Amino acid sequence: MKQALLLIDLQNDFCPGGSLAVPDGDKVIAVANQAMALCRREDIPVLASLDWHPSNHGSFAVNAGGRVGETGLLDGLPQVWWPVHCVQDTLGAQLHPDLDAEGILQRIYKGRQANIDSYSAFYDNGHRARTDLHDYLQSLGVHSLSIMGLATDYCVNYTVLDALSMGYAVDVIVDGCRGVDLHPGDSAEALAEMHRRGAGLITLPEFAAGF
Ligand code: VGL
Ligand code: ZN
Repeated sequence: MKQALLLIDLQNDFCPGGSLAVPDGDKVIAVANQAMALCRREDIPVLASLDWHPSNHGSFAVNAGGRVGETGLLDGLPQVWWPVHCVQDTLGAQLHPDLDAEGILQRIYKGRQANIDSYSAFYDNGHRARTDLHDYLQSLGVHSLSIMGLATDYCVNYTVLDALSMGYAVDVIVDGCRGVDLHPGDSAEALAEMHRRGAGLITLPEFAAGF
């Protein structure tokens, strides 16, 4: 079964020093680079999603009049209010400078619509619109995905669950993920849910051993 590697939101704002820093978020960059090196050797395509918000995005606490970390409603959907992050064409939205970005075949942008968030790289949070990701994977003949990145309990989780429900075989490279953990245990629970729904939970050495 043809496979691809999908890197989720390896952007400055999710790394230490960024506006929505995930603890140890930068530690996954080396994991991504190693996974990409293996993929290059085996001619496996690498895709990367980017959170890519307009500055008036409705998930930003300042725009919603909400408090960071609290939940409200955005266009009828439950929404966590976030600090301003990953604003299009800003430094915070760029891929981490240590990431071997040349290894990325295709970038998938999400979260561009101000009135809805998009944790998943496939769909917005209301499943109202799709990104280009599924069509692109289909054009490559890919049915199996290895997924890693930031953040475990949001964009990785939603992407993995969508991929599974769309029929992809999915492995999560767990040491290539870090979570926000707004509530302690969120990331562990997200991984357990991904596993229950059919995702394999693997480490980078296990990913390497699969070649
Ligand atoms: C993410 C919160 C808000 C993520 C994106 O990449 O997990 N989390 N926007
Ligand atoms: Zn976002």
